[in-house]
Amino acid sequence: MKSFTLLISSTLFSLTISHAAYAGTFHQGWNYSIDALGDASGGSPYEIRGLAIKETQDHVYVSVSGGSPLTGKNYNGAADGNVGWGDLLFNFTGDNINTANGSLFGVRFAETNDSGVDQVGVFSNVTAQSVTLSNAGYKHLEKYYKAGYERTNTMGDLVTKQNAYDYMGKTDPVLTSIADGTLVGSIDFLSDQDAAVEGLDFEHFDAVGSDTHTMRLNRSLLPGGEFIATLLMECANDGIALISNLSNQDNNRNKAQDVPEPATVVSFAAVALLASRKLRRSAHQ
Ligand SMILES: [Ca+2]
Ligand SMILES: [Ca+2]
Ligand SMILES: [Ca+2]
Repeated sequence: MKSFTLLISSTLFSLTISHAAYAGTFHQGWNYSIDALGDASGGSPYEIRGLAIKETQDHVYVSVSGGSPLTGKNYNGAADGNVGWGDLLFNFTGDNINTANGSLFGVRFAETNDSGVDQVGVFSNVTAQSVTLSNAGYKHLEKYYKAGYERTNTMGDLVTKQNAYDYMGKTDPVLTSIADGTLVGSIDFLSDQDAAVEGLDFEHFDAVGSDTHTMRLNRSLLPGGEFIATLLMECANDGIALISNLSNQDNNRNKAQDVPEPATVVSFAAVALLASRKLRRSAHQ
């Protein structure tokens, strides 16, 4: 596996992209991943519409638009009688999520879900787990796609089925939730009105769900650099990935809004591939 990773890294080492590659999904200070509509097995309670992030000097804001309240939906087929949100998993390592497992960052925001940690908040050194089988869900992504949910953007910024397999595995357990980690800080929730004041606008992308959950955490709780964030329902009936970046914290003090940062060498396959897709997408607009 290591030689495979190295091979990919060296192949793409010379690929240089600018952060402007993400411009196609920037809007009012937020970077958006817009998920396919109609790829939620079980329908609207599980339908994820979009995931967005905004960085300021002091905070990171994250918002998800979907069909589920924070408390999920009661469902007899689940071990705990409820299917709801998994945990938000951030991967800054450049490896796929299964390789990176154990070195992830995580945000548990749904306090009644099946997370392995007790508290809501931000966690480092996260090992993720799958809770799909105890939530009447899909054992792995191949089963989900074979059930008829392959679309463009089925996993948000992991645009194609192959992109999703490359990052999350085809027949690996779908990592939905934190198993364990180190609590490093808390989150605050924003009302929809306060989120709008911060510039959040899923409507711009026609991606407003019945429920939007917007949270804020201290900037210092996450590292800087390129990352892939994933968020799935506990059953993996729908899921989304967001590819973005956070500024390196040394530079954070000098961060000026709307000024493109220097070109960055992206060394991991998924980001490079998908950023090029975003570039093409933005070029078409
Ligand atoms: Ca969806
Ligand atoms: Ca559950
Ligand atoms: Ca999806």
